[in-house]
Amino acid sequence: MAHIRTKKIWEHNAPAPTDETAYWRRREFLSAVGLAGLAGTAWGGIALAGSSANIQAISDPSRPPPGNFVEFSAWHAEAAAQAQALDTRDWPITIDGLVEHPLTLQAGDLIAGLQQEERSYRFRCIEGWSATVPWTGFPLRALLERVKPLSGARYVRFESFNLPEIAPVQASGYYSAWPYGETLSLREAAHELTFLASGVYGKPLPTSHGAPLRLVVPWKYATKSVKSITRIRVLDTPLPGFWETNRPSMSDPLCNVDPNYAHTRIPQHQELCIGTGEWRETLPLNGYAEWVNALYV
Ligand SMILES: Nc1nc2c(c(=O)[nH]1)N[C@H]1C(S)=C(S)[C@@H](COP(=O)(O)O)O[C@H]1N2
Ligand SMILES: [Mo]
Repeated sequence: MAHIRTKKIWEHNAPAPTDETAYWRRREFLSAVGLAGLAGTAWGGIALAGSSANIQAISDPSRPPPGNFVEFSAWHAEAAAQAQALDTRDWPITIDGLVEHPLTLQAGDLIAGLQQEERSYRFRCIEGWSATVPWTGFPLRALLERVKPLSGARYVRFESFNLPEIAPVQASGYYSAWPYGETLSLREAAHELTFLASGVYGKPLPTSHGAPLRLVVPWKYATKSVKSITRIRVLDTPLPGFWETNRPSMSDPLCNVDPNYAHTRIPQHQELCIGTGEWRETLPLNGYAEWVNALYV
């Protein structure tokens, strides 16, 4: 069947955005799933049930789940509260490396200089939850066009902040290789879907979600979507990602969403939808295969 070419590629098969209240209360929602266990319970009138393996993996209280905002805490709820300490008013962002026009600008000025768009994307964490998130921001490609990668450029590296004075886990030495950084190939970075977000649900990003500017790569596990970026480096060789260094068994370095990926603890074939409580089959490349497959052939 022919596709409707007038649609933007991210509008195809896009599920409705996650209920906003449920999105902001994700941690409560996920702990309700933990309480649900096998018997099932309700959260805001939603009955929760799912495969026991997934529920146990998501909610196992003896293991701090990786992710979300590990600079602040390995525990999600604490991390969100502690991220309030991030002061993003003075937040220079540098784009440098193998580019013709390196630049350093205050985040607000960088964002104001680029055409803003709103895009709803599926967002899938390797821990097994997913949401459809309406982001505001601009395609990374627009920024790359401004700085102009040089001919030797092959990779783009995204780095968060290093502020041990306000981020307890950075001070603790629990993880290594700060700042939190992830690398994309230049082709992945320049793909039409790759996005830099400064807002969500029509509001400025809260610090807990990566203010003032965070990456969003919808076909990859959310680990790649680096929050609170301070530097973007265009490189000729890749640098290992934060989880590649700290939890090499957690996923492969590409971090492409893969229902068949043999994660050591968390089955990847299904995902819990924040808000509806539905367990949905996880799609290869998070439902974006048709548009990004060409990057991997
Ligand atoms: N700097 C930084 N960025 C990060 C993380 C992090 O710990 N630190 N966690 C990642 C993971 S594992 C997830 S699931 C998403 C969560 O983004 P959200 O809280 O806005 O939904 O952020 C990603 N970006
Ligand atoms: Mo995650």
